[in-house]
Amino acid sequence: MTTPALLPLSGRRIPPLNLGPPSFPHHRATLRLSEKFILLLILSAFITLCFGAFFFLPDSSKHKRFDLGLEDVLIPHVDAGKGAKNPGVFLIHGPDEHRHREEEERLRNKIRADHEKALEEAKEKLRKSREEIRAEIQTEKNKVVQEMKIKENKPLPPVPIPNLVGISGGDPEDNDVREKREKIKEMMKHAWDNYRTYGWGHNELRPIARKGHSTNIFGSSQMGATIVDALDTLYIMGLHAEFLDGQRWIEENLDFSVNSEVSVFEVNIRFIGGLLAAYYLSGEEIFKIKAVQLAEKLLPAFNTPTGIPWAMVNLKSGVGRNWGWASAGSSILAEFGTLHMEFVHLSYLTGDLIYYKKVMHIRKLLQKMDRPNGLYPNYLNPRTGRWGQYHTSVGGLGDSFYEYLLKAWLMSDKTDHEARKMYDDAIEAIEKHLIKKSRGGLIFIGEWKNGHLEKKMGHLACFAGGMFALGADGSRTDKAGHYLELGAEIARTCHESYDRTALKLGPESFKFDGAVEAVAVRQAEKYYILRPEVIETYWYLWRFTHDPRYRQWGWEAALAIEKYCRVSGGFSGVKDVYSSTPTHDDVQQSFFLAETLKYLYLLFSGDDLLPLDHWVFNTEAHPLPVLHLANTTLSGNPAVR
Ligand code: DMJ
Repeated sequence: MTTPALLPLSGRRIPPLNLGPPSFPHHRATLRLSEKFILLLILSAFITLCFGAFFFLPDSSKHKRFDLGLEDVLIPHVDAGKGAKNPGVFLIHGPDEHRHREEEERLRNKIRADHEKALEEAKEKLRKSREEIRAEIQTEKNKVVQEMKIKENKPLPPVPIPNLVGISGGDPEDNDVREKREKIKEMMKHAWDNYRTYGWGHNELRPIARKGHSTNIFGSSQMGATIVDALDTLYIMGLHAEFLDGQRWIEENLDFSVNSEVSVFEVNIRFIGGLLAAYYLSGEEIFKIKAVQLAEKLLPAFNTPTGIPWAMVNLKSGVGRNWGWASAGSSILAEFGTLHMEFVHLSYLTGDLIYYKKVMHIRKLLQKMDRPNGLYPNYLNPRTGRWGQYHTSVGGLGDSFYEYLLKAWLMSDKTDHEARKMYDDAIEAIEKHLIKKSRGGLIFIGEWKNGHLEKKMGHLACFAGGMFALGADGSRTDKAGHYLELGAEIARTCHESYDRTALKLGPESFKFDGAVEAVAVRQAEKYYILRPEVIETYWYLWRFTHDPRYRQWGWEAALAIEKYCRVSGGFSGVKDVYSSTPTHDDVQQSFFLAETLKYLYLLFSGDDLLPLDHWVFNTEAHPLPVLHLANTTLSGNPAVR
């Protein structure tokens, strides 16, 4: 393309430039013209150079930005006439100068803010111990490694899938039982369909307000907790279209790269447990991949001076912390002690021992610690490695720690003897110090607090009936019958706590004080939030004894839930089980679909559905297969049989 600069004013085209020697006379005129042109070019290049030099000379105002001490001298205020700090400095008024001043101001503010931030950070660093700083550096390093791993997006290594026995079936022969099972399935569909319509993608459902619901355990983002928690229940009930719908949501929407602070324990039992169970049942890789992605995000929680994880972790930054209410910054036994099953499966499926090492480190640390009366306190400080308040319970704060000791042994095909020994020792101490008989003959599990026994049992502690029954086989000499009996006694007590209410649903917590037996006293303890523990215990007792009373008690509970908790938009908890006109709390908990309805369904199914010698249920009722590791353990050591 010809540029206008090459066109002379006359419009005649300039002949091409020829710098070679003149060979023909007619070239002379051309040469003269070229010389002129070269001169012109040199001249214009020179002018350009001068201009360039002028513009690229260092701007003295730029230096002023970094010379805070001199700024007041070199940069006068706008209105020099009215009290400028240095009126002697020459001022140029106009839009450029105004823009400059704004820019200066912005930079000054930024520098000031940066200084303050750096100062704060330095102060914060000084406050922290060496271990904490080391833990922070480790978090950063892990983050980089994780990000690299995620970017690589490598397929996970294939491992032999454990023997998956009884993932469907269990059809009851008896008509009445079959009808009951169908009814439970219908309740599941009602809960799911309403969540699908009004709460899809949210963590939980408000069945009366007909909208999504969440709590701080799930952080600030919509992670579809109900979908993940419900998947395996849908699967075993044969609700395959619903299962696929959930799977699609997970494939397309479940994302863990969110700036959200979640509970490590809850996310582990509901999400990792739920995803792993869905993977084993359906064989769909996506569930395994998501479980591993999430587990990687939880790992920074372990970067504490002791390796005891924080209760909460921010999925994006990896920063962890503990609940403000937990004794002197402690982590909680039932939280850091309820990771083992899922983490062992993660190591098994990925071939990466990191998960296994994290939970084994916790176990080793606990083994070394002194235990008052052989009991594990509920609080442990992750900075100092010392116990917090001496409060021991088999209900909230302690419960699933004991459950996971037993289940670690079961899940290892009964090769993890260390776990079994810890479980046996723990329940012996519990039986000695916490389990009592009421005046009316009810066996209950109290709580050890501040040097004395509180005669109070939580709904959560009712799961222990099932645990004692499950652990009976394999217990110390001649004690199998005793533990099965103990499990049955706990089931009876918990049934009484249901039976002594107006709604035939159990309160959150009940007392054994004088004339009061298995009844809640304080208003704040009278609610029922669709919890599973009592029905869970009925189911285990049913599997081990086939005593029809457990099906009968389970059915009573199912009818009460149907009558008092069902609303047109789903199922809701109730605020007072002693009032015959229930007030709803308007929350459909995700564990209602994961646990309560699953245990009810299993209670009315044959034992061939998820048989207990092949499957171990995590604390959120997600079934994980027993790992028959033949003659090796996960750590590669020979198993001691
Ligand atoms: C569930 O999330 C789990 O069972 C947990 O271990 C404690 N309790 C709730 C339901 O009550």
